[in-house]
Amino acid sequence: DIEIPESHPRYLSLLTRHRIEEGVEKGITSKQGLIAEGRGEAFDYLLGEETTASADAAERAAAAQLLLAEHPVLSVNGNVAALVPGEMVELAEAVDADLEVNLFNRTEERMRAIADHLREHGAEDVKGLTADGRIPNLDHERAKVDADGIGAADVVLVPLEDGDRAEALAAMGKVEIVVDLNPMSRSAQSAAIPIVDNIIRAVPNVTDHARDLTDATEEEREKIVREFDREAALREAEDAIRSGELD
Ligand code: PTJ
Repeated sequence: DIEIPESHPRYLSLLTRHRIEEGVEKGITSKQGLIAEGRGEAFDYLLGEETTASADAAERAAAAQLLLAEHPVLSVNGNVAALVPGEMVELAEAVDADLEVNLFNRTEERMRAIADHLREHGAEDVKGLTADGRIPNLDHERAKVDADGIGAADVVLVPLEDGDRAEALAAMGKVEIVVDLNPMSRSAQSAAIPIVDNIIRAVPNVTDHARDLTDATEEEREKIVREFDREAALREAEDAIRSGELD
């Protein structure tokens, strides 16, 4: 294991890289996941490597939306499993959601490795391995979901999703919450609630908001979702990137 001093100016990005590298070594993360990580890091650098006020508002709306859902599902891929396994388990508990492994490059080995990894981090039931449901209009492997998981979900959290899948899920009528550092990506653009933030900061913050909203009424939760403005959130993220003061 490597030691990264917390005082290092790029502490979080070095930690993130290290987790992704370990994910590849353990057979959890794909090699393409390394490239995705690099792309994410570049956007995070331009955003100042912090949760903007607008991302925080999106994270609060996501928490309210997940709490309002009948059947929320949190999707987990190879990058998410490497970066925030315990945090995804905690969020699932806080909003009473299912966890489902869903891969862009699906292999049975990686499906199983990720499900095991989530269980090691406290998950009880992990969906995705049954694969008896399909997302319409996607090629065979990428269309696979569990019929009683994402197939039956009304609200889905899809972090670091590829654009085709994000669009196809939205077309199925799912309320989609996306976490993606690129506000111009098709995933962010097709989301009801786009969260433009690093998954490492976003997931624990959604959980904090969910805990804060535990005693809120249905009306209060609905008001938070209604008042969230996705167009403004995407615009503000892009503005932050364009006008960023870099250190
Ligand atoms: O494990 P698999 O097979 O499901 O594959 C997962 C990846 C992420 C490799 C796959 O879905 C993929 O290739 O995704 P893309 O098209 O590279 O998109 C990933 C998006 O996530 C990009 O827009 C990145 O900017 C963004 N991103 C990368 N790292 C982070 C991130 N967003 C938030 N937090 C991050 N740490």
